[in-house]
Amino acid sequence: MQSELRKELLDAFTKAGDSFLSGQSIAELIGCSRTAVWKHIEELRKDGFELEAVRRKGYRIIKTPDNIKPDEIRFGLTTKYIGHNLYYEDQVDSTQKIAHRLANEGAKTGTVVIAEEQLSGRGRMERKWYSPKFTGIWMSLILRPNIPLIKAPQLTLLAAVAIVQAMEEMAGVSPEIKWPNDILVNGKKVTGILTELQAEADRIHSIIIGIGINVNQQITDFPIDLQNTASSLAIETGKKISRSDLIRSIFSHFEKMYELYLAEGFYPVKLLWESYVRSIGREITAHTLTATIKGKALGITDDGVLQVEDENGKIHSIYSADIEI
Ligand code: BTX
Repeated sequence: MQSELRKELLDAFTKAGDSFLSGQSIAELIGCSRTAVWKHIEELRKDGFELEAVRRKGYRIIKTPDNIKPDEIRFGLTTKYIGHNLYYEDQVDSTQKIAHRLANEGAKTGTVVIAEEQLSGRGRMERKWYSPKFTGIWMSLILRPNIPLIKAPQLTLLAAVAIVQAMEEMAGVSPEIKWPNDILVNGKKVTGILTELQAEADRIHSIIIGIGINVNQQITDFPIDLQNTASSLAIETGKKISRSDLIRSIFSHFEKMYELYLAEGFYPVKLLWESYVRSIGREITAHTLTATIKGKALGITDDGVLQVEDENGKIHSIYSADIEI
């Protein structure tokens, strides 16, 4: 079905709410025969919509699919460029891998790769990111900002703020950020962010922000070793969340933050980030690649670097680490 036609049909069903739409009124609305209406209804069913059909009354939608196909995401998308180029895959090794390839081939800023399932989803430092089918958002966003290499980690923090805002809006939760890249709901990890670069010594070609969000899993859907630390929005809210609504909301919050960042720098982003962060002001242990540092987390610098004061009063600048609070 052409996407315009489908949009009109779905709009009409949305307006009708619980009432039935007769075959005749659908035919008039989209200008086709009754037989064609039946075909369109069958297509919606194939795409996961559940429709009730009652003789002499017509049709009504009783359940919409939790669909993240490009048509579904673009429907209602208000961004200027984020998410306009969408690559959707059923099953991939990692959306990061595909995004790297597309970035090499010249993909535009705002291009997004999204998949229903990742077989080798990755976290930081070659760790695994568990990405089961149909339940989460596994996506990679390509950006081409004109910023120095050292500022790239700021975009992880920017992404975290945009995701938190979208989660507040779409799931009604109050997430907290754990520096640098975790988003927790009620203390459990619901989201991970992985920022990777394609760059020369002094010039960024592209930044690829990998975002993994547990949306509709139940606790038993997680492997045993993650069940104490991980959670999903559905577990924390007790209701199923529409992944396409959340994705659109992330795109739009991200674009607003990104535009602000390009115009005014990191400072306004930093202020927002600080309002959502959990580890600042607390005693933490930071495990970096080369050392373990214990102390009080003082805050982040204007470049997004964590400052930790140890028991001797020495201040450590930490660029990347795992944090225990
Ligand atoms: P991270 O290194 O901070 O977190 C990885 C750790 O998180 C794992 O070692 C494991 O303990 C835990 N973990 C694994 N899977 C999950 C999960 N689904 N929910 C909660 N905890 C989990 C975080 O790295 C960065 C993750 C980015 C994932 C996105 S998905 C789209 C894109 N493609 C890709 O391959 N990675 C990114």
